[in-house]
Amino acid sequence: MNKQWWKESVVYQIYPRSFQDSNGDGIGDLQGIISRLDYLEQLGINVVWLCPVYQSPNDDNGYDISNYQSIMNDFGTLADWEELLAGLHARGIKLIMDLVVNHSSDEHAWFAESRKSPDSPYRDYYIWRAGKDGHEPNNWGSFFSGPAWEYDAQTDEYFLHLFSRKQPDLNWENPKLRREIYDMMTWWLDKGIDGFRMDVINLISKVPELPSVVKDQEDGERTYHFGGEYFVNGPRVHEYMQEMNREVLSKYDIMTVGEAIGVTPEEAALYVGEDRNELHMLFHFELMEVDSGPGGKWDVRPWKLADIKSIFSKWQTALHGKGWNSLYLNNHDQPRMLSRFGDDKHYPKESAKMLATLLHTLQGTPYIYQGEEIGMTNVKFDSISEYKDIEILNMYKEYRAAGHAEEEIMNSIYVKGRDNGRTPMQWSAEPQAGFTTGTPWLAVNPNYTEINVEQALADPDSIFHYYKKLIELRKSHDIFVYGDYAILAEEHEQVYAYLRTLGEERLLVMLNFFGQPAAFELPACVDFQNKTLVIANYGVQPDEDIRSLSLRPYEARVYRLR
Ligand code: TEU
Ligand code: CA
Repeated sequence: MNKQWWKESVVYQIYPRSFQDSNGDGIGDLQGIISRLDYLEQLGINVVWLCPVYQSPNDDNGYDISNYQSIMNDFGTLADWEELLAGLHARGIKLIMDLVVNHSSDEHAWFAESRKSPDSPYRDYYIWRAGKDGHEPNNWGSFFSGPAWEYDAQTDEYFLHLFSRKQPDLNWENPKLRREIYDMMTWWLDKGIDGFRMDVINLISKVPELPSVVKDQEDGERTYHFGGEYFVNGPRVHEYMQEMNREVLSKYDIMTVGEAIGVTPEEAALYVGEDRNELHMLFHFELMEVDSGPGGKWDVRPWKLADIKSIFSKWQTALHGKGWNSLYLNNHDQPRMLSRFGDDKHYPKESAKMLATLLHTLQGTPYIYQGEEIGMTNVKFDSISEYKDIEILNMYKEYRAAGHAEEEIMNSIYVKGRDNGRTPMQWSAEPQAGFTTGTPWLAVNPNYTEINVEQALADPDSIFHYYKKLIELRKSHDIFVYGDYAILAEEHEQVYAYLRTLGEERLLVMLNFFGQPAAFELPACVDFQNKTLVIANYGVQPDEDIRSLSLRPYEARVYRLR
């Protein structure tokens, strides 16, 4: 058991645009975050992951960076950022920054130079190709709809953009570009940050020939396809990660977590294996796909508990003793976990606490996304004009053009759209939820009058106080962090139960995932005679015989067994 501070930490993710506005322009900012540091300290988290705060034209809310070494005007200044870092450190909270280096903004100075001429010294910082027969160089589609290529008349070539056309992909084949990135990372690390969350880091290496996706039939019209086989875990990605580790990361006591689309546990072990010298953790996407059909993200289906169990079990087992898991059920790209995996109407408190229990009692580092700790939910805006996310807006246009019904599209957005997780943080029942005195950039969820921080702090039984307790438990009991994992009653259709074991000590976790009571028979192999209740989301009799139980709707119980 290799102990590390980042294994024992709980991370809190801040989406700055939506956290707290300090000057009434409707946009969250650094001074706003600074004004809420006591709140974060009270929750007890150890690390903040700050989504991008760099200069950006905001085509994708800061994930399109035009200058990596300066702060977005909307958010404040470098001096504000220094104040934030100092304020966090003064409270014993570490700071990890978002690193977005698969692509930059098309307004980055490198790209402005690059697009001028094929002879520009910056040409090879990006991926340029000539067209084929008057079309794009290949048939790859962008994550944000349409082709992954944009024609540039100035030099009569196309540039690659896996995301929006304002996010040209950087060319990692170019050692000069890699050196610039490493120097930039060093610059931030020398300012005292504690690590990086690396955006789509497993997409940085592309198969150099950039082949088209092979399709048996093309229906005449030009269609674009997911080219993942040519850039997910591409040919040189581990070489780059090891180089980055050697040149930069290994010189600091930091934590790193990579966002990795489409990785299996076996592939993940190549990034996070403790002998690999690459990264500490990854965000994988398997759980984020349990409610999608063959048509992809917008093809909405109900999830199955069996899938959730088998995905967690697979990752818990596969990385055990080799690497480390990150644990999350939502972030700024995903719907709210309470709306998605719980019941935000009938059992909001119970189901939010049940899901929190899951995340904090598995092996790995839990990530809390702002607002999760007070049970924020998905939002339903009446009209597409109220949505702001580029992914939503592009998909809407594409699906309308393809003849999909308005109602069907809006329903997909209600269930899966990224703006669900981006509505402003609900601080109080004041106008605009106390987020801003102006007009928020994205409307506040109307349920803020009931769901807000002020209410949560005042109610000792709130979701917030339950999170606080879970975080304290992880801090004070090694077994939460380091214990082995073994699933119990794997076939049970309603209950997810497992044992964690560390030396003589065991934790028994039982979670009812549904709004109906669940009969649960503890397997005979579990000796529970010497048990202590550690945490639960309902009142429990201390001397209750737990061999045979009826778990209440969304009930969660954790026992310590000796
Ligand atoms: O996310 C990558 C990513 O996988 C999502 O954009 C995902 O493709 C989308 O939600 C699928 O439906 C990262 C960032 O977290 C995201 O906010 C950025 O938009 C994206 O990269 C580009 O930088
Ligand atoms: Ca502001």
